[in-house]
Amino acid sequence: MKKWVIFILSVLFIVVLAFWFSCNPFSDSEVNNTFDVLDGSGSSRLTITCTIVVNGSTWDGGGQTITAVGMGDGSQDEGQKAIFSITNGTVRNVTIGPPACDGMHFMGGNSTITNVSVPDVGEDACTVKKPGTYTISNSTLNEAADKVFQINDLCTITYSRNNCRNIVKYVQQNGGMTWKCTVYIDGGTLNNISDCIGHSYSPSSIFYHRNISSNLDRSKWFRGEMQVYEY
Ligand code: ADA
Ligand code: CA
Ligand code: CA
Repeated sequence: MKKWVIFILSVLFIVVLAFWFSCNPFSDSEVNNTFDVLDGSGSSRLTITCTIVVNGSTWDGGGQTITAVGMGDGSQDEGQKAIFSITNGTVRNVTIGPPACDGMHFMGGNSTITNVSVPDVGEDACTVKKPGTYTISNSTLNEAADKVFQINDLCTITYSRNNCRNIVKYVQQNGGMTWKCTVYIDGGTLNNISDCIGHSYSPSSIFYHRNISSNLDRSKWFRGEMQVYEY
């Protein structure tokens, strides 16, 4: 009798552990586990069901396309999951296919995104969530129903040689905030923008730009209270 009780308890314990370490649905912060499945199409697609957490390392997609399942629908609904959560790390060489959910989150340190393609931006493509020094370069981010890049915390951030088309805004600092962010926009082709390239309510923020190519009238490139300089 006692043996049976121990056996059942052991099985239960193993099942709970396996569940916990695959995808913990009770975690209310950024999801800290990944559960990645190659879907068998020549290893060129990667189906994920949790945020990929990059911390102190480089995540190189090798040209694969990510498909997120159960993480959001790529609409303007808040509360969708990030595809990547990046702390002191690099994400490169990957396509984020639709639904692109809440894109990529910068979570601190010195972090970089390069050569990432998002053909159909979700709620937004990349958000500064915590203070840090960040770079996004040589990436393509199209079809954004609102902004492409969102800044929600202190940072120095460089957007370098990124291309976008059919977007509302390229980058905005969170609404109503007056803390400082320093933004560099260096190059890139930004076409069919319905609002502006940069927007901020903060007089202490500085937006530097150079070599931008855009079919938006230059008088509409920057809107708001921030300082704007060509460099
Ligand atoms: C909107 C919203 C912000 C923030 C942002 C984001 O701009 O008003 O509070 O949530 O989206 O990070 O997606
Ligand atoms: Ca939002
Ligand atoms: Ca968002």
